[in-house]
Amino acid sequence: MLAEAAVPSEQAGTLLTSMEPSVIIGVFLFLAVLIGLLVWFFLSQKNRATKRPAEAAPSRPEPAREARARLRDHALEAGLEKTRGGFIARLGSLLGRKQIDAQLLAQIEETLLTADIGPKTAALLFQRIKEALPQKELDDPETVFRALEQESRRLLEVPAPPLDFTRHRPFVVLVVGVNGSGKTTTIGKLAAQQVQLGRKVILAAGDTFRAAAVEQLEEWGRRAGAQVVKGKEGGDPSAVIFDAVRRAQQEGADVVLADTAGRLHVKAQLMEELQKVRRVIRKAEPTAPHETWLVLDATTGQNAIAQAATFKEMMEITGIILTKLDGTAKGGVILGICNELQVPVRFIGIGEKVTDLRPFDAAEFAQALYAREGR
Ligand SMILES: Nc1nc2c(ncn2[C@@H]2O[C@H](COP(=O)(O)OP(=O)(O)O)[C@@H](O)[C@H]2O)c(=O)[nH]1
Ligand SMILES: [Mg+2]
Repeated sequence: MLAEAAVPSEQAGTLLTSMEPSVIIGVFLFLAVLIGLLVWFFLSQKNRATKRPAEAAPSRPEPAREARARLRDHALEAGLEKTRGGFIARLGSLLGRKQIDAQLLAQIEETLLTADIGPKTAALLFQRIKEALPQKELDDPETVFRALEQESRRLLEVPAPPLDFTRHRPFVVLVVGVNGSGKTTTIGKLAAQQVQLGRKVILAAGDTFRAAAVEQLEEWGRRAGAQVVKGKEGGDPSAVIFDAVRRAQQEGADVVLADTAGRLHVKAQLMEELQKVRRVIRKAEPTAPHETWLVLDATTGQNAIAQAATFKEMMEITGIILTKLDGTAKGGVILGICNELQVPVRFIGIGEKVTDLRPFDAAEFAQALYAREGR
């Protein structure tokens, strides 16, 4: 057929008229389908080549995420053991009964209200459970327990762009929080993790009030393999952090992690100082700080929610790091923080080792929080 189509046009004309109309239509249809397929193949190849990974990403993660969520994270479960032993265990034993009735529902409500998740979040969680469950399913305690897990997960899923330390070079992170919340330790762990990823890290010793604070950061710097920029004791924290950002620019460092002081008894001064730090950093790098993370100590329970509200009022906080979850039954506070502040939790601390600082994942966290023995 194709060979026939290649004969000179005059002959082709007579050839066409001598052909059956159905054969001609068949040939045209065949050619049309062939051309269509070629165009489709060409366009799909072009699309694949030009689509940036960031655009292609949203369609991919779901299955991987589900698969990961199905694997039990034993380290995380161990880290949350105390919190699970608190209000979650009480809910579990209430829901261990065969039948759910109005009295039991009232006990669930009370348990949520007395947990360290804050009254607003407790009321919301209880409301959602009641709404989510058709009456007949209230007969099944396991369904209610799983619904609590699902609703907790939803509360923890604060929308936020994925964290990307390579978004800018140097990527400047300002770490704030009250004394003892775990800032310096968290910076040390983060530095070690970033160095392990092959990045050059500079630490800024912005807590200039105590010589011990600088020494602690220097020790972490030595262990992690990160440079530490420090100033004089009692000096201006802004100047130290400014120098660290400049050094990072000159030396092509990838990440700057800036420590700060957190004296709680002079709240107004502290906030003023931190705002100055942010202004001065901008003089060295107009787009910095790229992240401002508030470190909160989970053992302080609902106090952490109040602290977060104060900081958020005074400055832009782009992420929360909740530490010491391993040492407290008050870890439910994370639900209150996410719900009331709508700031994403970026990392959680579940111990003192470098690997105990973990990226936060709402699904994994909810699963570990509501894990039950033998399931
Ligand atoms: N168990 C436990 N202890 C932690 C965690 N994070 C920090 N710490 C401890 O909390 C204490 C105060 O930490 P530090 O980093 O000095 O707090 P900063 O004053 O905010 O810099 C130290 O003894 C840390 O070892 C954690 O996730 N789990
Ligand atoms: Mg410190």
